[in-house]
Amino acid sequence: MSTVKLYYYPASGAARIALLAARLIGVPVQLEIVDLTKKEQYSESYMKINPQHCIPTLDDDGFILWESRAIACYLAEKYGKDDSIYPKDIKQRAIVNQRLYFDSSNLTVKMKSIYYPIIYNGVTEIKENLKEDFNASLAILDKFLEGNNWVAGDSVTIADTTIFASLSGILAFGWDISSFPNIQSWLKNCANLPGYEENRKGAEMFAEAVKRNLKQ
Ligand SMILES: N[C@@H](CCC(=O)N[C@@H](CS)C(=O)NCC(=O)O)C(=O)O
Repeated sequence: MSTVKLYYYPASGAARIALLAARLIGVPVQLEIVDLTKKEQYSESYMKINPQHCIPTLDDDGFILWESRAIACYLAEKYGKDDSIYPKDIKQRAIVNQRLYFDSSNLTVKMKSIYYPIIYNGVTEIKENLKEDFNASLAILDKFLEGNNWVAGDSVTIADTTIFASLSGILAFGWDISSFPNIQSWLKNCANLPGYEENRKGAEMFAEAVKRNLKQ
């Protein structure tokens, strides 16, 4: 299997979505660090590859792709050894896609509304309504997991690696999930995912940045 290049920064949840998908699929990855704290995403060479200047970006033998969930789908399609990680069955795939869109349009949006103001705007406490909003999304995720080991059913898919990478930062930050028993069980399953340790370190890095600003 050929090696793909992934432009990456460990603290970025989006970057870890692409990495965890690659680890689950088993495709070898050459990581190219783009240090967001040094604004390396604006360098001339990176802007040539990705004028949207975000990470992650995949370079598969000259084929350039960004948007983490699109990268996860592409890697699974091209390098997946069997159908289970991103099912070919239309309905099963639709459920995986639904979870991926839920992550990008709901979970991630609500998490960002919590941590962006802390990291970038000097906000030092989390408003109650934002907590409630995010917990309402976690309650939906908990429902998806009712009677299921994984977010899209009985088998692990790229929806699991995606949602796990997305949530890891805020979980490392200490978000209370005691009222979501299905999420707690799923997280135990996720501890066996390939790339778990790399993801954990990146999530810790993110959580430290949030904590630092909260203390100010
Ligand atoms: N929807 C995109 C989000 C990518 C994104 O916003 N990445 C952030 C880091 S988490 C970034 O690169 N920010 C720097 C920038 O946009 O200049 C994805 O999932 O790939």
